[in-house]
Amino acid sequence: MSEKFPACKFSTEVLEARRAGTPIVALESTIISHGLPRPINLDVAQEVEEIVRMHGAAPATIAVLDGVVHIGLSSVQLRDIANREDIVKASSRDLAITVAKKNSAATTVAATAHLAVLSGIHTFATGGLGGVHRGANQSFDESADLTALSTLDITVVCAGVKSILDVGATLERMETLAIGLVGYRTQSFPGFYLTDSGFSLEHQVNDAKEIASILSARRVLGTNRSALIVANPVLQQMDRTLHDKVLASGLALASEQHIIGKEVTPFLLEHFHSHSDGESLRVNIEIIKSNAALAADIAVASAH
Ligand code: PSU
Ligand code: MN
Repeated sequence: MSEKFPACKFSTEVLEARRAGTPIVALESTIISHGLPRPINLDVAQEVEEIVRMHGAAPATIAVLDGVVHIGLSSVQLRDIANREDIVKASSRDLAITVAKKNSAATTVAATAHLAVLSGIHTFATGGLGGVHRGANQSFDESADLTALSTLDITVVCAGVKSILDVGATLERMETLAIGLVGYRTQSFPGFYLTDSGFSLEHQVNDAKEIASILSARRVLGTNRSALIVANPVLQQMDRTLHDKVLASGLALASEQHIIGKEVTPFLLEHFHSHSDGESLRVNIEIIKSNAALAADIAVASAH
């Protein structure tokens, strides 16, 4: 993506990293605006960027502000994403409309990955991917994250998919869509708040160098047209009984209140945060930090 394109701006830090050949890690913004409560969302966003720097890479938090796509945010822009009331959640399909209307939006995994690849960034850290929702055989609710990742050459570090989803169906869809999947130091697919979703993985990797060698093999074999997911489990998971209880009440409430479309995921995440006495928030924050560190290590390892 050209810097000349008026709808796109790179942060000074990203431009500098490009000049110096420093690896860059893309970071998602929906997690800041819609995934975490204020005011802690801003602290977390800043800390996550700092972790990426400490691991030798440059952070590029991606978002749209007043019709301009930003690859990397200044501290003022990061604050805007965390606090402004007019920030909506944008998936890939919303990007052009948001830009043309000069609106502002935080980008989902799908939209962030799209913009990252467009600007030459191929490593991305997030919390949990979107996937197939429970009851999708009726509602058809499947996140655009999956279809986007089936067409993008990007490595996404995440803690699996949220346990609010139909994990088994999501894994099947990932297989259909040829999205690569490895577990980081685990044989179990993580369930976001939980270290183990109950589904096992075929492939385990144990360090960033091993992931870098998979990435070069993907390029040689031409299987880099879809994403590679690195599933990194949280170390200290949420209490499982509490998790199951809050999940059940959240799903019941969502159905009772007819929550649909893009509201479903933020609704359930918020329900977790307000009904788990800080537990889901603690785990969510730990997840993003640890994924940012691993993504930076991967970006550094694959730069060599
Ligand atoms: N994971 C989190 N917090 C979030 C999300 C994921 O820990 O806020 C967001 C991501 O932006 C992801 C989106 O792309 O939820 C998926 O939404 P949907 O299910 O509507 O596609
Ligand atoms: Mn959906």
